[in-house]
Amino acid sequence: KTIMIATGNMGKAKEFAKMFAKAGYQIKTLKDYPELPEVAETGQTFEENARLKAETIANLLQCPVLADDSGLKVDALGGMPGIYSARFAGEHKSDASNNAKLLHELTDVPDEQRTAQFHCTLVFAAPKKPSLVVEAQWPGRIGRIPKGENGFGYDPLFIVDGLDKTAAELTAEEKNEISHRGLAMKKLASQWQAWLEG
Ligand code: ITT
Ligand code: NA
Repeated sequence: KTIMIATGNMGKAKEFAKMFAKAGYQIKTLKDYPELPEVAETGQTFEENARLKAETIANLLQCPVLADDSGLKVDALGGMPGIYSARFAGEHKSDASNNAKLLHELTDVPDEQRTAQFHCTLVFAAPKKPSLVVEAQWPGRIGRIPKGENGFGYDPLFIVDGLDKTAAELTAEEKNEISHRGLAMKKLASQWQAWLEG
């Protein structure tokens, strides 16, 4: 059994692979279909962008497709980088560049004002079906130095609420239990099989 995920982000793909393996599914991603066109993320919200990715690829492949649009909302930055999280430091820049920019923007922001949330919207699309949409958030705050080797993106700077650890100091299993993506997947898990068959 295979699920197609419209992502080119291998950090996300690794997390989905682990979560779907528990349900007995393998995943495929955009890396398995190099001939597919790139879907421009022209939406103004996480949901619009997740819909664009899932619905475009579902129509092209004529099969069910899951997409994730996610990002980090920093309160002291008015919710930025938000939907621009992947390209905060510019198109095709590294996670390290995005993290450096985030630290720079928060240089003068005191600890108690460094609150933030990761957001994840998942859209499951299939030809001739209304899409299934779920979302979840994960609260934390932005540290002053990157810590931890696991995960991807902003994980080394994201200090998890209630734990004295960054998301990058959690194992993949621990992160999936509590993260924005893990929580959104739990919401999806209770709905998607009925949706697919319906
Ligand atoms: P796809 O659109 O191909 O899935 P992307 O990386 O461009 O990949 P998004 O537009 O959804 O995906 O941007 C999400 C960005 O938000 C991601 O690149 C990270 O910088 C950040 N992000 C999302 N979830 C994260 C997580 O669990 N840990 C760390 N950073 C995360
Ligand atoms: Na996006």
